[in-house]
Amino acid sequence: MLTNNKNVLQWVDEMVALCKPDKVVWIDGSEEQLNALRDEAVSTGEMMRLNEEKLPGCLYHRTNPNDVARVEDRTFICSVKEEDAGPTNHWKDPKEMHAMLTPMYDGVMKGRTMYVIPYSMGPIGSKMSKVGVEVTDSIYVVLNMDIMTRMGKQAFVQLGDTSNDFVRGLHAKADIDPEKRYIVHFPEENMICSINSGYGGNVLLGKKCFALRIASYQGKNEGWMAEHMLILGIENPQGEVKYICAAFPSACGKTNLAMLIPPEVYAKKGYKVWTVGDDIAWLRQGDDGRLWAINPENGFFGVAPGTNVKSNPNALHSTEKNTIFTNVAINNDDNAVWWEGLDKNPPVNATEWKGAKVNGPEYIADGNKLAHPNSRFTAPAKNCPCISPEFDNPKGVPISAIVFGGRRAKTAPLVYQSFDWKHGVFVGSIMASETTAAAAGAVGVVRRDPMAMLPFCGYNMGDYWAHWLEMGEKLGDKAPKIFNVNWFRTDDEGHFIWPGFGDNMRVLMWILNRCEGKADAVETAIGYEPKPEDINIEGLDITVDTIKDLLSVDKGLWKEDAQGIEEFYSKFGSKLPAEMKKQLDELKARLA
Ligand code: GTP
Ligand code: SPV
Ligand code: MN
Repeated sequence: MLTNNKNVLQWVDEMVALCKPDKVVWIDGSEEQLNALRDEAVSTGEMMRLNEEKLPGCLYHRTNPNDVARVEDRTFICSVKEEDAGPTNHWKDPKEMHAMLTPMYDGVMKGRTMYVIPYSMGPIGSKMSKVGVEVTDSIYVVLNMDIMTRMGKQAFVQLGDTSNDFVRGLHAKADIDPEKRYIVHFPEENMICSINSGYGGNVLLGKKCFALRIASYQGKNEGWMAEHMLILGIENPQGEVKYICAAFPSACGKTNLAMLIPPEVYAKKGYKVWTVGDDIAWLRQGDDGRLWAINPENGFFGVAPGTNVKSNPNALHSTEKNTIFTNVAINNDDNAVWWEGLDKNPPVNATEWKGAKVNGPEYIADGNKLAHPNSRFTAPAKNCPCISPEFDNPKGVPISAIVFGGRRAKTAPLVYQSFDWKHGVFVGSIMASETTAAAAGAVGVVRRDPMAMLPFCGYNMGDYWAHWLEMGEKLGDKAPKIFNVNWFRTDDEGHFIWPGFGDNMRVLMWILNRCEGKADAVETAIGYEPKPEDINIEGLDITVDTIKDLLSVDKGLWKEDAQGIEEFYSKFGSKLPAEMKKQLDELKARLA
């Protein structure tokens, strides 16, 4: 036993009695224990070792082909009152849900081992960190949690011997029947139940389930925020670092922006970019009145396809050792990994993500993908060449700007700034984006995804907007400025107009200059826009006219959008803050 905490011991006893495993193993986090688990997973075929020279310490895993992404249809928020889950979440009465789940878990681990994983979300010793305990029958989960969280004995030190403030997570991989797959949250019970899945976001319960869904609910009650945001620092030539948080929906560029390499025009002057986080931010008002952020995670669970030496070298370097690859392709000649967009040489002697041996180039020519579009790497944050020196700082980092963004082919311009915090909350609430492979279902369909939190808000989204407004009241003139970006505007042939990736720094520089009162802006119907010549295009083969295009606002499209927002808002009834309605009316008036 790793702890004397009676609340933990009692709960684990209950879970053992329910799941009836043959054996219970407490995860202390030691290398010795983890190595034994790696060996065991390799011996059973659950995982595979990769080329020890090219990819030391790396492992490979393939999930069931019906189990490759988050399942929003099967994800529930079981608050006591339905209205507390709100119109954007699936809800079921907690009593009924327990009554349905309990028989499913009864004896589910017979003949298997239960692993008890204590973990901390956030640096050990930080007042902003929180502890979870996940019980699971999957070694893959243990090894991923080791990378993604501060796992093992240290987490029980963080919790203490008497506290009951830990999130209970019960995961059973079970038999992977997609009809019986459930990802269920009981916010009032501090509890998460996951069954019949082995895919990351459904089973690494510290991540989306705790650090966003449960934590957003806790944040509302305790006066802080849990957001689907990257955190990055930009260091100027004088050595001062300013921090930005950005919320983009899944597979819309957070990892890429968080690790960006400054283009030559900034690099030569001495600008640097530091990564604090690539997916989740916990934000709290500090003693100085400003908004401070920590990254509760300890690693990156990143999208593999599209990652290459040009698009994101820092992510690629992060995956060169001690990384777990899931659902990418294998090059059988060197036992290394490959995915679409890594390079132009798909392996001839390949194993595709479902496990079939194929001729890579021919397989692709037939219209197939070697790696699943949502294949991922799980890489330790400390592998990242640009990991921030503040990564482990228990205080976090002070935030100057909050940036929202999504994939919009036409409507949203390259960048605009909200008029103030309240208008910024409105700008976040009207976010829309094309769906991606990160969740099961159709790809490329535009949907509303407020603050990139549609699948992750653990309570009523109307109350969530009210909480954002309250945070703004508390922060007053110390609040970060709020912006919106869109890297994904396309031309009539469907090509991206903006070069994106590292060049996104050019937009971030305007944003920071605005925060420091150093850049001008033009007032438009939707917010403040840069003067086209204020976006630095030195070294790019585009003209100021292209920037003008990228900044253009089509009032016809925006009027249609306003209609869509009105419909979306109408779902919230009396939970919609009056301020949101007022903001919408004002937008409509400005567009008229
Ligand atoms: P999650 O981990 O799912 O929350 O996603 P993420 O937001 O971290 O997504 P990520 O950075 O991995 O982006 C995934 C996709 O966006 C890849 O296909 C990238 O190639 C693409 N992408 C990222 N940045 C840009 C950009 O600036 N321009 C364009 N055109 N594509 C981009
Ligand atoms: C996302 O889908 O937004 C992710 C990956 O970051 S997962 O952890 O699977 O949710
Ligand atoms: Mn994410």
